[in-house]
Amino acid sequence: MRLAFILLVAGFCELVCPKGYDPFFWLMALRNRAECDCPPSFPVAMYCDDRGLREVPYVPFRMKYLYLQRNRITSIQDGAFDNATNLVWVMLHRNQLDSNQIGKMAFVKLINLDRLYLDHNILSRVPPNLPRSLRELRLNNNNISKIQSTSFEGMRNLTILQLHNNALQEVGSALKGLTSLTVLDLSKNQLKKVPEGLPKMLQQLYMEFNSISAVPANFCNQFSHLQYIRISHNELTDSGIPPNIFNASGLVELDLSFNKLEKIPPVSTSLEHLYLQANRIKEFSLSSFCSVVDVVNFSQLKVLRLDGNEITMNDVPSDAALCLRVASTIEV
Ligand SMILES: *[C@@H]1O[C@H](CO)[C@@H](O)[C@H](O)[C@H]1NC(C)=O
Ligand SMILES: *[C@@H]1O[C@H](CO)[C@@H](O)[C@H](O)[C@H]1NC(C)=O
Ligand SMILES: *[C@@H]1O[C@H](CO)[C@@H](O)[C@H](O)[C@H]1NC(C)=O
Ligand SMILES: *[C@@H]1O[C@H](CO)[C@@H](O)[C@H](O)[C@H]1NC(C)=O
Ligand SMILES: CC(=O)N[C@H]1CO[C@H](CO)[C@@H](O)[C@@H]1O
Repeated sequence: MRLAFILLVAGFCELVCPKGYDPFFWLMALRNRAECDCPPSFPVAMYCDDRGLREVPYVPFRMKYLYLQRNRITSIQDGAFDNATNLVWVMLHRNQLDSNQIGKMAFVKLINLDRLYLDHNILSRVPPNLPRSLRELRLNNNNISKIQSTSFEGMRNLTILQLHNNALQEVGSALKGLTSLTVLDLSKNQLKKVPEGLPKMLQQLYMEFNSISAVPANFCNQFSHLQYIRISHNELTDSGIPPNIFNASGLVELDLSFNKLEKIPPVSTSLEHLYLQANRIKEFSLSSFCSVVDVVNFSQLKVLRLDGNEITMNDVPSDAALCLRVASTIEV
């Protein structure tokens, strides 16, 4: 009788004190869910997400898609995937993976792996010996402070690399060999400058929310495919921006908002979106957009944001309309 009473109180507490407890714990236990669902209609997929797992379950040879996100997995032993060499996707995001508990050879047999999601864990480094076959790798929202020069060695098919929200101060030359990389997200780290030696095929480069004060000379000329650059919420000043650095044809979007710029840097006529809000810009220099204005020479700019600076609409010269003739939004 007393025991029943204690259990009742305990159960009640589960409901009224949800912090730290899972109020649906009893419901889950009642349902007695299996460790993983392997639907007969889709026999190459294994759904083990959100089940409170603490370890990687056994993965049969036939599996191609493995969903292990939202569990409490802290470690991956060497050999955990040794019989699962057909895996194409492995989703391990939102676990508690700890770099010190990942075997050096844990992923090495996954020679067909295409996507690996390791974001929202507590990794302090990039796991070693990741498969070279990867096309998309998510490592964002971890605690990675350094990248070994060999971390991404030979990943010639990697096209998307997410490293945002980590503790990176630099990336060294680790990314240089990623000859297919088109999207690189380094936002929300502790970078002090734009890294040198970034891969040449980049199309989208995100570096917002760092402490970047300088961009290397010739930066954009190294990347003939770069279309989107975001360096908002950094420490950029005019002296950190070499002349004509953003006058690179092909550029479509440039976000330099929330920095300390006093001038509008010269930009390419191909640019369509320029974000400069919340800087310290004191003059509207039309020559930053058009060095020549005539029937054929004008800016392709559609959106220009200059609000939150030290200029007003009166500072915009009347002939701006000729140069910025396709602009639909100019905010001052
Ligand atoms: C792989 O499969 C073989 C038999 O097919 C089995 O003996 C071995 O234990 C399996 N390895 C792992 C890591 O589960
Ligand atoms: C990269 O992709 C190509 C084409 O799908 C493939 O033949 C090649 O083996 C891949 N490279 C690696 C390192 O897996
Ligand atoms: C991140 O790593 C640093 C050491 O590099 C450590 O002091 C800190 O506690 C870690 N933070 C988390 C949330 O694990
Ligand atoms: C951008 O560079 C081209 C030459 O590549 C030059 O003709 C043009 O004047 C430059 N634009 C600005 C705004 O300085
Ligand atoms: C600065 C600039 O883009 N000038 C161009 C203006 O248009 C003429 C005619 O197409 C080009 O020859 C110039 O290069």
